[in-house]
Amino acid sequence: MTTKSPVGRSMHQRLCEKTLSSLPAFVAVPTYQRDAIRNGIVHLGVGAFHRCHQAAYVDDCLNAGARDWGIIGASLRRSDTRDALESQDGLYTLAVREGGGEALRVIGSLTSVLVAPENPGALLGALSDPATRIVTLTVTEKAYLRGPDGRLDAEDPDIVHDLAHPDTPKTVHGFIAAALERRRTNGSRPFTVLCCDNLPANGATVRNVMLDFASLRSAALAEHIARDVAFPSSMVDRIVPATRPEDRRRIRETLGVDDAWPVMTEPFSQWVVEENFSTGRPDWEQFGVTMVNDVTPFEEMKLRLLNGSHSALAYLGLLSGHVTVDQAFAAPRLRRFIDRLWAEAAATLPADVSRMSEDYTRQLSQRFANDALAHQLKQIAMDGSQKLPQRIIGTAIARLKVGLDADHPAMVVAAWIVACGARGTALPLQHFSDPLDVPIQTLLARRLSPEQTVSGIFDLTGFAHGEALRNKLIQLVATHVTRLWENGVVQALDHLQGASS
Ligand code: CS2
Repeated sequence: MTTKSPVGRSMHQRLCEKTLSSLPAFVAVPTYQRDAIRNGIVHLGVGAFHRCHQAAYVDDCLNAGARDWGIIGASLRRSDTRDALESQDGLYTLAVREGGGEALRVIGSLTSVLVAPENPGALLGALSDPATRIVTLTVTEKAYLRGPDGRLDAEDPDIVHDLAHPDTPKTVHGFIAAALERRRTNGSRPFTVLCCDNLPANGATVRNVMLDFASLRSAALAEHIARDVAFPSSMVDRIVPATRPEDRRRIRETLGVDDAWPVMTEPFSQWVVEENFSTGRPDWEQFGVTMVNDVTPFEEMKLRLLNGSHSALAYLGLLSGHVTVDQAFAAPRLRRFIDRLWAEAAATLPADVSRMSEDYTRQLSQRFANDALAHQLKQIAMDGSQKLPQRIIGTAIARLKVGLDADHPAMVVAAWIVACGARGTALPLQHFSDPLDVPIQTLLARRLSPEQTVSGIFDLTGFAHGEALRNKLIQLVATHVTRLWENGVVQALDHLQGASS
């Protein structure tokens, strides 16, 4: 599929419906007729994670004959996904990478991509369409706009905007509320809202912020949401590193056509979903999704063991000069730290999952060692203030409550604080960012004592909000901040490992 451009450079055609039949036989392609698919899902936050995870499960259902569950994707901020996929008819390559090999598959379940800021009306139209039965979300932790107490931050400028302009919203809250209001007025049933972000009790968390938002609009809407809208929880798991230019090049060479945005992932994939859908759902369980009555144990295990150690590797790894997860995980000092963090976190899990944790961490060790992913630590380091509560703070508080030590989780919080302060000096400024960057950097610039710094950070972030042991945790984190500041990461880890061996 290569043609010569007028200047003699070879130009590849694009991956699209027309070029599908030219792909090498080892590349799996949709077996269904895409124009016969009806859309039943609107997905908010159509990033690489969604394209490697949910869209692949739905693609499996469509390949098996389902017809009603095409996905309309929506981006709430940028147009880059739409720009890449529009001239590809929504098709893209999913590359499953491990060792030297890579399995390629073209996903067809994404039928279109909308860009909310360009045309909020189009997204509202899709959400209000009675054919839309499920609205799924991967918008990242910060997009739920929760204040330090975990409830809606009603003073956020975008929330203030959406309350004043219900027909041209910017936030997920504004879109979902306006669409539910329209559906209620039109007599169509509300959709189910399925959160797929790494938040604790994510269904209840989203329901709460939606109720907070709706009650600022109208009591009737809030009542409708409380009574009639299902918010199942779900635990999602698949490691998805950002696509690199060399990935695009390699995929182009293999396919013989150009894919503007292929996505990279690992063989492992897991999705555990609460059985609570008021308007039907695809037969996901036929394709490896676990449907359960209570997601909590799975979610706590994943957040505390996988995501907690990811964040540990990110901050301690960056401070130690590592770039990727596999590199940091192979460093003996960090590996020992992660093994101990896992043991400390596993002890806080409910008994039935705690028993599974050894197998789980054994599998995690293999996943983290997958060097074909080149998973960048700086990618995981993003948005620490939003991630640490469910990944690390929960573990620390659970341990302190039963009189156990919490040095390893406390060290992760300390490493995050120190890494935030190192941006612009020891670490490149653009390595990672945080929605609380401005107040955090202002606080760090005051060069207060470790205790004052940590206490100020806890106030800003709401870490351990309302917990009786908050001050104890602040002291512990401050001890580790002091060691990191005074002696550096190697000695601070050696001290910790000497103390706990
Ligand atoms: C990671 C997650 O970037 C991060 O914060 O910890 O995206 C992680 O890779 C996924 O949750 C794995 O399922």
